[in-house]
Amino acid sequence: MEKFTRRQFGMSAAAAAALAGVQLPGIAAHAATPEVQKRAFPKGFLWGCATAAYQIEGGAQDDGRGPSVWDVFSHTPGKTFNGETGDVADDSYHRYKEDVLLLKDLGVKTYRMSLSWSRIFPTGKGPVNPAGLDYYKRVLDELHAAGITPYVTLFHWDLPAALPGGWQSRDTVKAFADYAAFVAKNLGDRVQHFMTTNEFTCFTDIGYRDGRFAPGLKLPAAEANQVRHHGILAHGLGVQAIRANAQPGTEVGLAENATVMVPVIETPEHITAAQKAFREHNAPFLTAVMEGRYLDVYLEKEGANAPKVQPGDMEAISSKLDFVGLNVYTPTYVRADGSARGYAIDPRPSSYPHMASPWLAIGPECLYWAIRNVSDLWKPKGVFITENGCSSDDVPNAEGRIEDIDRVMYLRNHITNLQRAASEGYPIKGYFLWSLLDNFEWADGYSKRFGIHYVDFKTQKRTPKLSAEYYKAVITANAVL
Ligand code: PNW
Repeated sequence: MEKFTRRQFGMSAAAAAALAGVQLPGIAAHAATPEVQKRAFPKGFLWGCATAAYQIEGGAQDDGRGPSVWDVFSHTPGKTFNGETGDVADDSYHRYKEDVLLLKDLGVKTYRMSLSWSRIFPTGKGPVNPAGLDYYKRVLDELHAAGITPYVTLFHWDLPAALPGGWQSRDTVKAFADYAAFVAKNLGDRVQHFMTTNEFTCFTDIGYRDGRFAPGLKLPAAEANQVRHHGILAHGLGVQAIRANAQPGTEVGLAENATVMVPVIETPEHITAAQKAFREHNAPFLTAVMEGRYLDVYLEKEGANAPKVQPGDMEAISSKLDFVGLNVYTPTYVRADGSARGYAIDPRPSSYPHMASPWLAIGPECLYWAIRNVSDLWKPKGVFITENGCSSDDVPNAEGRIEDIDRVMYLRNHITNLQRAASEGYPIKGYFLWSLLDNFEWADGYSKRFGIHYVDFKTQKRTPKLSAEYYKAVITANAVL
């Protein structure tokens, strides 16, 4: 039966056999042994995978989808690696059933995906495109049929290009809240777990100040800080819109890549320094969301360039969350020192190791410290790792297998730190591995692979890597392996 289903959806027999055929003999018995039990996760821990619409869907012009700023940016010469775009990406727009099968084979219970705003509202605000909405209904139904709970991000950077001024305009914040309300009302029967936005600094600073991401602007500080403010305000009004329109019991959070401060050595003075640095460094974003104000250190640093705040903004921004989602990839090391602020950031020496993406420095304890810093500082109800994973130079071997032992190394060490946080009682509920598939890695195009399934972008064939096998074993054992 299983095999027929696979053929039906065009997954290559080899790819299907590779993972579904992976037997995990004795894994349950192995997991029950005392030594593995010491590394177990709490019962009901939620294992998942994460993706984002523009990175996997393709179908850029199908069924009435409007362009996003990433369509415009990637089609602008010189902006992405080799001029690559998300026009086709993983073609998940047409192959989502196959992708749900991959999830099912892994044994994940949850899947974090995002919606393309301009598929639903081609120009960002009314009129709605019913075909776009229907696509997500089909995807969500397929997930539910496979026993997988969707965790849906409303905005993962693909802002509708037609919105005048983009995030520079406060009107875009209002448009986002309207879109959030519409989704909660129209997909709320299928989705009870939402994340508003993904990674403030990436769609504000990198897009509007550094110019490396869409829309590619290099605004002066005052304007760039206003974009930041609009980003977190959109989150806050989004939370309120979801609460007002979703089914009772719906959980709302965000997915944020706070800079993760790690004490250089785990001694009390360095721990205190790292936690102070974490709060202050994330002042424009997560700290404002959790505390409902901009810290004085941030306002003083920005001076006349500080964001203009209207009455009610900070209350909306700090709307109560059901969980804090953290995208965690790299550490920033902090030590206590004798300065007025009491800490310093230690630069990484040039010998410091990283994965295939130069920015992806390896420091697995950042996973533990991300959870602990947020929990100690703000006592959230729940914490999720909404992204963690890495790029590797994956090359199929002579037998067509992808032995990504470096990704397995990265994952094992991060999952070890995840288990540490869980075993110490921090409220960590689940983990979404980035990513299910190799995909469009933004400005890096297809040159960086983050998937645990290899994608041949010529044929769209998906092949599980060794890391998929590893993750399946971890999920089965519900323990670090
Ligand atoms: C995140 N950096 O982006 C995003 O949420 C994903 O869409 C992305 O594919 C994934 O991480 C891997 O990059 C980041 O330069 C992109 O520090 C760049 C950085 C961090 C996160």
